[in-house]
Amino acid sequence: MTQTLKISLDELAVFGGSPAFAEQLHVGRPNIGDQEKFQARVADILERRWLTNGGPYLEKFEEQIAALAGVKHCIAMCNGTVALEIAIRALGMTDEVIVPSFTFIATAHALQWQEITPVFCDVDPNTHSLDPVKLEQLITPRTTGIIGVHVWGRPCEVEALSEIAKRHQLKLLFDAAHAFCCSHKGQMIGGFGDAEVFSFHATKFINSLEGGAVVTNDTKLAEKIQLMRNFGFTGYDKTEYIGTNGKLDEVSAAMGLTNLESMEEFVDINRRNYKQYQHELSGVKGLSIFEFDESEQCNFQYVVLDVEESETVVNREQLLEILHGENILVRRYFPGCHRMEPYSSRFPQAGLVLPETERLSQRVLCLPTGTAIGPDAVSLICEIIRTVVSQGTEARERILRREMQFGQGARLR
Ligand code: T4K
Repeated sequence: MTQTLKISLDELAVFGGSPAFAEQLHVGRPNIGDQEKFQARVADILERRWLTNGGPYLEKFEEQIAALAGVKHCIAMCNGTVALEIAIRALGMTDEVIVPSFTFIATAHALQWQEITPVFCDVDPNTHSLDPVKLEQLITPRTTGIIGVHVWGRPCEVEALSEIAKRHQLKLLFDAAHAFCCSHKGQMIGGFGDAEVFSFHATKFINSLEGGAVVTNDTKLAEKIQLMRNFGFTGYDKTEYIGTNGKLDEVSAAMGLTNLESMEEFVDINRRNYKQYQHELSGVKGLSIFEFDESEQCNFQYVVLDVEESETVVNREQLLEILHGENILVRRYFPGCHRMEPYSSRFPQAGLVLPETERLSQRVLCLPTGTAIGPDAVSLICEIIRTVVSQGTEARERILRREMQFGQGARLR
């Protein structure tokens, strides 16, 4: 990997220099545990010819997830989106369900996929998750549930949401795709609400290649979800409910188990990167890193940079363009579901009642982290960011000139 120290704007790739990194740096590069152990497990799976529809690896994976989340039941699934869809259906949510717009599109799609209208609620600017006061104003006789999202692994206001759900007799589901192995007031994420959903996608801090899970303490609900995951089958040729195929296969479960064995190392590396970004960008005017409560358990899998344009002069989009030029593929998580189809056509005015979501979606950037990113890479990324912000006025003018010259096509991504 080439690592040139950036000292002047002229050296930036967007202004004619060569990229700081010869290879692309991603936000979601997978963490991979002991490859030999994984391969041995795959060999064992092949040898025994039991590939999916239950199996010892799935069973063990589910046991470990339930234990780590401190819940009675874990039903592992082929991905987090299907886990959300099944949980929503099993909970009997219909008509309208309140969700944040500031989340990955899967949270909204899991509802709309089954003709349930996602009603977008604004978020708190500090926590980036559902604002309970605004949420309560959106409840109508058609509301059947709430989905809170523990964005970035920082828990929602679970007490306030639970109290509102109880008072209005609404189902409460948490999208905990980011929050595996995080805690709230000492209790692990997993046991809040009626159920919670994890994602073990390749880009998540613990991955099972693709994968997800519903966790709950409600035994009846768990039984229903288990059946729904497997077409609703209660026995040969006999179904109880409408079901789908949400099963997690044995190789994926083996990958999940293998990665769980390295979990502490993954968290340590994420924490180290997070701290380093925080330290190396501290004091840079207009920039801050989203903070976690370090007295709680946290996976630190997202490093979220906030760009206050009035101070940095160069804005979030311009910074993204410059970093992409350097092969640092920072991501604009999240653009706001209400700005994406089919929701933007259906609710064209939604932005008017989502001011914090609109604001956040234009100012945050996720930075590369995880086991593929070492201290030297973080240093160089921070060096480039500091260089750009310290010459914000000039950087902005040059980017604008470049856009005038080449059009919007000048944008790299
Ligand atoms: N709820 C929330 C709040 C979520 O954030 C998510 C998923 C879900 C629900 C649904 O869970 P799943 O159904 O996915 O289990 C990514 C992930 O695909 C998605 O899982 C994740 N959240 C979301 C925040 O990020 P994209 O479209 O940005 O992913 P993608 O494919 O561009 O990957 C990101 C980067 O990672 C790439 O630029 C390259 C790198 N990468 C990716 C893969 C898959 C690798 O280096 N290797 C790989 O194998 O959505």
